Amino acid sequence: MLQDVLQQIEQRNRFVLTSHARPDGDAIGSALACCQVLRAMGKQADVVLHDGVPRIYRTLPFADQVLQADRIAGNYDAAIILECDSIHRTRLEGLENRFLISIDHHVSGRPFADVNWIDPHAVATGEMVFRLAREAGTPFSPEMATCLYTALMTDTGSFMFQGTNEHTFALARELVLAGADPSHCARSIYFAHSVGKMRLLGEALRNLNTEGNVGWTWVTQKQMERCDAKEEDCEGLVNYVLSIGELEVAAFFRELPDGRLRVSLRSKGKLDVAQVAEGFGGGGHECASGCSVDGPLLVAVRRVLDQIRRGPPVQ
Ligand SMILES: [Mn+2]
Repeated sequence: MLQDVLQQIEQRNRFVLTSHARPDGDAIGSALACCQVLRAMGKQADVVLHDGVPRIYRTLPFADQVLQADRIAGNYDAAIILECDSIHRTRLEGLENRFLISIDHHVSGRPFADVNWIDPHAVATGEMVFRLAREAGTPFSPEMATCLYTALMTDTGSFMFQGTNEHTFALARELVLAGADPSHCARSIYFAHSVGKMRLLGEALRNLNTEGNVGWTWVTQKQMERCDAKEEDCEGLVNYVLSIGELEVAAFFRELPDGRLRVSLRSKGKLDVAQVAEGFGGGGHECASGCSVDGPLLVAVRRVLDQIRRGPPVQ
């Protein structure tokens, strides 16, 4: 619960903050904002991420202070893990024996930490960080607002995904009043692609397949090399598949160097893709989830499509 989290923070001084590997806007935005909240409370705080900050998020306030590492070393009184349902998903070593605080909004969020604050009703982890800041009574800066607005904007699909409601807009209003600039935040994310990403999108669209109301595509390691695209350039490509009118579910497969496939799943709301991902050891939300599946590609595609067809509808 929020009060427990705040109480545990107040009793400690040095914090390390982290989130899941391949961080998205909510992971980055909520970690950066939470770090600022802690510092405003007079605490020492560092953000450490296994993969560092993806290019499109590097203009966020204090993004340049994020440490990229494989393990957490150093004297911290607690680790705060945001928007992440396990130690494993951080891909960081050195967390096991620390005091852990989990702040997450995923339905699949498991209580793995010493203190767990999981609220599936929050549209973004950033919303929870906002509540933490308010409860702590810290002054709310334009930099915090910018990080949290970006978390909110990206996790709601620019206020389009299911779950977006009047509270989402009330929060957005608070953040804009506190100094977040919506067009600036949007421009940094949606009008900041690399040439490699757009070339890779072309490859992905050439591989497009549909069957009934399910669409899927993939990119191979070779295609990524040919396009000079990075792993982070695959982010969001699945949404182009979902943008097809008659589709309810979209899947995007990225070949990993070891031959496994990283799968991103999106739903327009009729089918719960969190459960599909969980069937393969992954997780996420009803409308956006991910998992990894063994190759080869065509076998992986078939297994995931079968699971989608068997998948339970959203209640
Ligand atoms: Mn999130």
